Amino acid sequence: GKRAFIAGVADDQGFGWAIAKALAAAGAEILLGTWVPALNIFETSLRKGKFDESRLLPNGSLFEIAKVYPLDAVYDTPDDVPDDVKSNKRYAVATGWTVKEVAESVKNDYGSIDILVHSLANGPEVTKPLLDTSRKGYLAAISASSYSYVSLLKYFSPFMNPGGSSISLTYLASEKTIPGYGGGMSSAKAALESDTRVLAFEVGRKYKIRVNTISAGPLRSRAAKAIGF
Ligand code: ZID
Repeated sequence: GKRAFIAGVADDQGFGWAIAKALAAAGAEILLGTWVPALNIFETSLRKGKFDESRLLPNGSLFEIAKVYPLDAVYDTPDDVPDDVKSNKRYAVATGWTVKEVAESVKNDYGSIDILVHSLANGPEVTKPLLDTSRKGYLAAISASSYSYVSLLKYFSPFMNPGGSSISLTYLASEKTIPGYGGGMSSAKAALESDTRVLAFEVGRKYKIRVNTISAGPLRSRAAKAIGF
C-alpha cells in the first residue's frame, strides 16, 4: 500500500481531511501534519470521538490516522523560530515541528512516503484589499501559503519513493481579480502555481516525483469562513 503525508489538517471540515479520508478509502496509510496551535484541540476531538461520524468510510470501517505530527510550515529549522514563538504556550506543547524536523521524524518512523499533500494556507490580512495590505501581512501570506510547499518538497522529496506524487490546493484568484481574496493571498496563489511548474521540472528530474496543484472549488472550511466565503 501507499503511504501519504497530508499537511494542513486540524479538523474534519477542510480539504485536507477529505483528501486524507479518500486516500485511506483507497488503501493508503495516513500521516497528518497539524498546525501546532491547533494540535491540542484536534487530538482531543479525535480521541473523544468528535469526528467519528466523518471518519466513516464507504466500506463501513473508520478512517484510521497512523500518526499526527505537529507542524508549523512557516519555519524550516529550529534556528528559524523566534524566541517569542518558542516560549509561546501554544507552541511549547510540542517539539520538533519545523519542516525539516517533521521530515526527519517521518523518515525515522516510516522510512519513506509515496504521496505528499499540501493543504494549508494562511493570510493574516486576507480580509484587506491588496492596496491596504502591509508588507508584513503580504510576506506572511507568501510564507505560509507558497514557500511552505517549496519547503515541504525540499525536505520530503529525498525520502519519497520514485514515482510518487505531490499536490497542493490553489485558487482562481491567482489569475482573475476576485475581490475579497486579499492580504496578498491572490499573490500567494500565483506564486504557488508558478512554483508548481518549476518544481515539477526540478523535483521531477531529481527524484521522479510529480508536482501538481489543483484549483479548488468553494468549501466552507474553517479557512473559508474566516474570509466570509
Ligand atoms: P482548512 O482550514 O481546513 O485548512 C487550512 C489548514 O492550514 C488549517 O488546518 C490550518 O491549521 C493550517 N495551517 C495554517 N497555517 C499553517 C502553518 N503555518 N503550518 C501548518 N499548517 C498551517 O481550510 P481549506 O480546506 O479551505 O484549505 C486547504 C487548502 O485549500 C488551502 O491551500 C486553501 O487556500 C485551498 N482552497 C480552499 C478553498 C475553499 O473554498 N475552502 C478555495 C480555494 C482553495 C477557495 O477559497 N470559490 C471561492 C473560494 C474558494 C474556491 C472557490
